[in-house]
Amino acid sequence: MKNKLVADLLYQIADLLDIKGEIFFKTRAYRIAAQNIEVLTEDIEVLAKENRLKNINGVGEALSLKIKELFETGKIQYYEKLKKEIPKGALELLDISGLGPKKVSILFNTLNISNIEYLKKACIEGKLRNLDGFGEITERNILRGISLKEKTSGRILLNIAYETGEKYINYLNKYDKIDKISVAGSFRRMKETIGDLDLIVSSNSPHKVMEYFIKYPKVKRILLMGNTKTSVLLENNIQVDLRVIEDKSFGAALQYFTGSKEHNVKIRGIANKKGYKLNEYGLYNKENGNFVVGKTENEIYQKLKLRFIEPEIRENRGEIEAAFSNILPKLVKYDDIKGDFHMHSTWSDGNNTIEELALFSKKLGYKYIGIADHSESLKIANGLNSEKIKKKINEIEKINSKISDIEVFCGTECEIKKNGRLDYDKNILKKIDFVGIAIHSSFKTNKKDLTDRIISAMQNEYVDYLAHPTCRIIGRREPLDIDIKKIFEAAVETNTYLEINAFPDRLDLNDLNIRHAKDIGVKFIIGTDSHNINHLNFMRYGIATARRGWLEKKDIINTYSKEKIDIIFRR
Ligand code: DGT
Ligand code: CA
Ligand code: CA
Repeated sequence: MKNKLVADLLYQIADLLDIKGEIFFKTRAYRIAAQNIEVLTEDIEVLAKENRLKNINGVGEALSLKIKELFETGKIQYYEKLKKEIPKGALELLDISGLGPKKVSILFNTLNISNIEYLKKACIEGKLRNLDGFGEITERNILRGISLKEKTSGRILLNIAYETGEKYINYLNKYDKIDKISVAGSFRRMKETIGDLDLIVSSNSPHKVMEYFIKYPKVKRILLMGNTKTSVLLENNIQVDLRVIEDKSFGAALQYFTGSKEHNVKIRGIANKKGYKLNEYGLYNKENGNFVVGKTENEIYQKLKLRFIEPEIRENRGEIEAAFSNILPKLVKYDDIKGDFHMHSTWSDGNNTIEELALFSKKLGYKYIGIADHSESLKIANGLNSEKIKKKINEIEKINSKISDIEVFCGTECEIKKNGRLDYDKNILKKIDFVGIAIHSSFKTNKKDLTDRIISAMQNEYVDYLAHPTCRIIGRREPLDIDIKKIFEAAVETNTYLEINAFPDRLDLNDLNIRHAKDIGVKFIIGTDSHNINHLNFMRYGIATARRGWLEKKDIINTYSKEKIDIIFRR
């Protein structure tokens, strides 16, 4: 299906139009169409052939012609022309926190700023402050945004790495000269951002495997081709390193290249003390150089008198000591999750109906889901007033009687107001099954006020969980300046679950915070914050983050049975 490709193209047209300075409604039309194409269950190419493009919400005559043109000629002239008008670097400006499309357009059209480097220079020289709608504060904010982006630049979000890696592995799996295949590096450890992708393969024909590896259609450049390692750059600018190794060394290579470096340094030290030498080919006897083990990671850890350590926690944060004393946590598993309580429907700013969300969730094997649409004051996200809440409750009742084997709960992602009160009053809160709370605006107060604001909201008796507690967005927004320990303590006191938001640019709480919170006694809930059915698959990144935070099944309430959830939520 080319749905994703078409959607991406329309998003790019919208971005380009933004920079050109087109009116909001025009660019929004492209984005709405793109969103609806992303969530189509039918193949868009089939729709094009059967002249049914206009059945897609948001696709009118003009757009349907463009999509047809794409399938017939492989190109959209309009898009090609826009790309010529607007340099690539200008598009990157849209990624900088503190810069909306309107400002980017002004910068490009008045000062001809067409990349981040020029922008930085212009800010430092104070050239922006005299532009309409800009000031010294804007310059400072932009510089902060640039430095935030620089910190993560060159690194990609986990979901992009995951999707890219998955496709590459599917391709490699088709080759019969490959015996075993595994991901390694930060990708296998499921870190929130990934520098490059590492793959390990066992084979008796390394050279042939390398040849097959570089023939992958998405390879843009070959960076290096050696006897054991080959590196390529893909069209999406992600670097992939492949190591091919003999089967007897597969586990040793996997252990070595999974890292982290800090974990490995310590493991090698232990090997050394026990009279071994450990490298990427195996565990060897130090005296006579004889090969001891290497085929599996487990054998290596066993020889070192350690329990097997899951990749997600190999960061030298106490896991080696815990493995030695046999007190490693029994990490939550990727299939332990029974439902998702953070998804938005068409009632607020989601792209799918509650019924579509329920049916898709059922396919994922979930036993229950919770619809957490935005509350009234979040107007930009189409937050629900009390009238709509009542209607939504009715709709959910109908869906529950219609669809079997999955239970839909009616909830909210309720705004925490500036004074720490909730956006809905008691009469509404008691009618719905669960209440998630969150902040989406007015962040910029002092640390104490912000902390107090969140805690006083947590004290509301109807509140069940705090969504994306620190509000960070990777590469775009720093975590809120709050007293996180106090929040953890309040969570325990008020019996409020803290969310691990699984949306790939949030992953909030992060691994380290999760571990601190767990030590204090916090319980968690993993939510995807889905705005369409495709986002429901983000759950795996939330689970990965929970595992990196050493969580067990019992720490996470959406691993519980439906009966238990009923008791927790249906008051
Ligand atoms: P990344 O790619 O920056 O997200 O992080 P990693 O952990 O994937 O690092 P990468 O790709 O440079 O190397 C993969 C693994 O190989 C790394 O986790 C540990 C191992 N490794 C790489 N270089 C060294 C080294 O100089 N010493 C040791 N002990 N291990 C290394
Ligand atoms: Ca890597
Ligand atoms: Ca690498």
